[in-house]
Amino acid sequence: MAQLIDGKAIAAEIRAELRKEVEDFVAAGNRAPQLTAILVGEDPASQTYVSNKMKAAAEIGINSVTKRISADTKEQELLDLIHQLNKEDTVDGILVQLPLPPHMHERVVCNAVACEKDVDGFNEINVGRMCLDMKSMIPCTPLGVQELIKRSNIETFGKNAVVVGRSKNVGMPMAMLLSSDGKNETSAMDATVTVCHRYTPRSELEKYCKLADIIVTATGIPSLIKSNMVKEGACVIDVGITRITDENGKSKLVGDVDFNEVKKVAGHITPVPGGVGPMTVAMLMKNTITAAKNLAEAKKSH
Ligand code: BQF
Repeated sequence: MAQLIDGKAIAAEIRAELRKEVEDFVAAGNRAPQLTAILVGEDPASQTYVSNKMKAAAEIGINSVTKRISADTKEQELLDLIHQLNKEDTVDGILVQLPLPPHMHERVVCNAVACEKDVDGFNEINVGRMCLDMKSMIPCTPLGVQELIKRSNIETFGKNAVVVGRSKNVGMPMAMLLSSDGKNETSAMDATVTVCHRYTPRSELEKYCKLADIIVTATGIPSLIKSNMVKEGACVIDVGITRITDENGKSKLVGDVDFNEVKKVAGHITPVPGGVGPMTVAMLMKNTITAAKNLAEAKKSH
């Protein structure tokens, strides 16, 4: 039976550490870190996510602000707001909650956020730096998965990892982190990485997964990962999050993994909810503190 990786508990532990870090930062004469979230429109999931982030910030001692703008706002107006926040001295972190309404260009909007305040790590300069194993803001979900793996003492050096899903915000950066080289500026994972995606034939997906010591899946396809695809003792990290109606007509969240079957063969497994999700939020707090520290340092040297 697999050992459960309790993301909810690990995230709570990290938030307690971060709270202490903010206390020390403020005791040293700095103002509290500040995070501004921009929420465009009224997507219910997005509203929940932003509220999770604001709640975590409050717990840690990070000041937070949510700027709500309507779904029919012109893209230029959103860009103007971002530019204004970029210049604002009291703002350390800026995030634009995704997805955006269809008339907006995600790439243009993400690039508008100043690199040093880009706590989601979605600006193309931060993406490029991450791909080069240089210091950068790393997207919160892959960073959270990395931290879960580290804190669960799972070996990645020289191991086989499969990432299922190649999204720009999760799958791609996850693959980069798993293959990262410890000789550079980032923390090493040094795994051998295979990326599977929508055009990977089912039979190939099964073969690659079966060889993996670590599977990270982020597709939003419930029960994609079955027990016959998992090597005995492998570590299975489920980033999927899909709202379904169960057999009793109740709404609930499920991941990509057939949890009840896979837990019988895996060595470690994350649940949904309570696995990667809370870690994503905790890593956003970590990035916000890093941004505040870097900005405070830059101000001193001026
Ligand atoms: C949990 C996200 C898809 C697209 C955009 C805790 C969150 C989720 C689940 C959360 C997510 C997912 C976030 C749980 C933020 C993670 O207990 O399992 C927290 O708030 N998330 C987001 O901001 O944008 C997304 C998923």
